[in-house]
Amino acid sequence: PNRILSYADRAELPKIHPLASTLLKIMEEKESNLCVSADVTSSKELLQLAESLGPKICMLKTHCDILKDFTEEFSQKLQAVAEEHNFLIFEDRKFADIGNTVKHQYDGGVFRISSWSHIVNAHAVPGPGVVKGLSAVGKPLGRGCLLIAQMSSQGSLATGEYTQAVVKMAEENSDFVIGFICASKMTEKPEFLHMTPGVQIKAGGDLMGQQYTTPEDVIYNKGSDVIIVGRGILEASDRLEAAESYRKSGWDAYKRRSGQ
Ligand code: 5FU
Repeated sequence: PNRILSYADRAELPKIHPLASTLLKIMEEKESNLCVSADVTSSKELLQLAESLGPKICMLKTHCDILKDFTEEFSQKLQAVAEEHNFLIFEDRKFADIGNTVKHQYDGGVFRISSWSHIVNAHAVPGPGVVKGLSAVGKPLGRGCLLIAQMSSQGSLATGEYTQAVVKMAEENSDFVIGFICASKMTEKPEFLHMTPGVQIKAGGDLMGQQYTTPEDVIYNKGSDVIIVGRGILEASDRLEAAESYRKSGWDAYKRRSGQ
């Protein structure tokens, strides 16, 4: 692949979104392009994960609606751990409704996602109104959004022209959209972040359509920026050791790609 700008260089781009800049700086400083997907069902376990893996990650991804005991106190504690270990929180909510509804889903309800999550994501299927609705809540708070351009699961319908239309929607809303969930690099515009789930040290899949590729493939061959890893770490006998091994694989692949 062609030589690319470093994360540090991209953090300084004149048109970079402040939150994207923050994340790129964290990545460079911690030498980590690893986002752990903390798919556990107890808030205590999630906080323990965040505390122990915090030093290894640039971002922690949550599904707050799988927690059996979500409370506002939990979300405050998670924010404190994120600050302590310098990582961002990404709630993988996948908003997909009309603007007025997602505005309420983002800001309100039990979870009050906008109050604690730096980054959220959305499907582009409703059209740009979904971004307008989220942005009305998130922009004043300095939050950012990723659009789902592709999915890792087998038979995903987010391909081809749909994916291209998502990229266009992101480019037209770059005051709030900071990047993509995708399998590979979507745009040459270096202000956008590319984040890829479906990552394990060994390629393969699960019994419900998830498909895995390796950190090396995602970062070096596909030109993505961040690897998102759930069970590859959560199901390891030593989660910290596994997180370090993913961090190192992802970082080595980035170094090689950026020619450093
Ligand atoms: F948008 C996507 C996608 O295309 N694939 C995903 O796997 C999101 N995910 C999430 O990443 C999914 O909901 C899990 O939270 C996580 C992957 O977990 P795994 O255990 O590494 O398979």
